[in-house]
Amino acid sequence: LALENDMRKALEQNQFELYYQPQVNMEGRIHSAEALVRWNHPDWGTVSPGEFIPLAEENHLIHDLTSWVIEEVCSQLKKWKTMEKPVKPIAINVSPLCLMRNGFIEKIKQILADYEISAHLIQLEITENTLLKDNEKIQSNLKMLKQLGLAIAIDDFGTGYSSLKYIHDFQVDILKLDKLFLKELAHDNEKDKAIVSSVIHLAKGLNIKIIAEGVERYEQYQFLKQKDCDLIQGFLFSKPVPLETWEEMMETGY
Ligand code: G
Ligand code: G
Ligand code: MN
Ligand code: NA
Repeated sequence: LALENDMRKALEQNQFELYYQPQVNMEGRIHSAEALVRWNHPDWGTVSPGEFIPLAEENHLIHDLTSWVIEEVCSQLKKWKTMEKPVKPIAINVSPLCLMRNGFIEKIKQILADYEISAHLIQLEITENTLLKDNEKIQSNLKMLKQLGLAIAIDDFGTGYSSLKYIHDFQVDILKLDKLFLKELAHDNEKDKAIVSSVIHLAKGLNIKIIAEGVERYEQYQFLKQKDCDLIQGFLFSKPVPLETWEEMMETGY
């Protein structure tokens, strides 16, 4: 309960911070990054989103927090544009509660307009279960977001219950293969290899970009490259890093 009360103050007092984890192509060049929120609590130090996102969803602070994340990302994109730096797309995690809410689309439109940011620079990450929710608001909001030009990525793909047909019908842009499947690749697990390669193959056939998450070892990277995966995200290339480090990475671009 203490954490819950603190969270309200945290937004006002600027205690949230975005870290960025690069998404790189198979040549090791940076393509984009996922923004991951961190909470620098004055007494308890860093609190992980795994702890406070579920709380924020319960107490409805998730809406203000998500707006803050989107605005922070757009404000940085605007800064990089103004400085004539190479600008890379940024992925933002979105809770299904936000997609259900009236006014969410208008909020995004307003932020994009305020900072003069092209919608193509934003990828929204939703989980498979968000897509499966039988909720008209979610479905129509997702359609509108796509019409605006934002990319939709399915996060943690393979841990939920969606079928590729569903994903195709929704014209999802990106699949993020869950790190669970990568775990055993390094140990030559034949079943996991078969799953990973067929998901990559099917995604390609449907013209959906595929990002492998949780790539930690060179052997995993080699396998994914051989299977023609599009992008990788994981500790092998980089952990999530603070803003300044991400800016240096974009500068060198490798
Ligand atoms: O960065 P880390 O591995 O600790 O993230 C843990 C979880 O928190 C991940 O599942 C991630 O999707 C989620 N998360 C991180 N940042 C955000 C955010 O800004 N919004 C939402 N809804 N979830 C986030
Ligand atoms: O659920 P979501 O994909 O949004 O969460 C991303 C989380 O995965 C981040 O918290 C990040 O710290 C974590 N992560 C990113 N790369 C790796 C990796 O290579 N190995 C492991 N174990 N976790 C990772
Ligand atoms: Mn994610
Ligand atoms: Na994920």
